[in-house]
Amino acid sequence: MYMHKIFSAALAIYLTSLNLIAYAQSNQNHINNSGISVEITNPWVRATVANQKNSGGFLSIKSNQDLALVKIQADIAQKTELHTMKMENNSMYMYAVDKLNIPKNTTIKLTGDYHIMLFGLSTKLIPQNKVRIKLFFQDSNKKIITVNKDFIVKPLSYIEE
Ligand SMILES: [Cu+2]
Repeated sequence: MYMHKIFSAALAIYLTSLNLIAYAQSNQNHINNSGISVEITNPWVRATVANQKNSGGFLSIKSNQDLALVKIQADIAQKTELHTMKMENNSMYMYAVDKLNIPKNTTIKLTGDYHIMLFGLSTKLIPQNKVRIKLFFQDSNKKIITVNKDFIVKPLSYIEE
């Protein structure tokens, strides 16, 4: 399993954003022809400084069906992963996971512990800009549902409340 240590400043921000309630901003439902609704709340990515090639993405997800988030894609990143974190030997590590279950009618927050990781950014992320990220969900029949979402770039100091 590949793991990497995260910077302490970033860690502090991640930790303070854990378990906080996301505000219902830019709510948008995606309904496909099988009646599946996917609600994405407060999608955002953290701004970058010059020459910084990686960043994190955050959102909350709710659906009226049992789904699993199985893949994430962004044109501005060479590689996009779903990450989680764990504590080991007094250090916080984060690592990629294949999927995240989204049980129906349950809000699942990717606001710290789970998050999106963008690697190899082709552009600097400037606050208020938008970044298009494509989310791939699998339903109980193994059918793939894709949701395109604009993530708003938030300042480096932003903490989700
Ligand atoms: Cu990460």
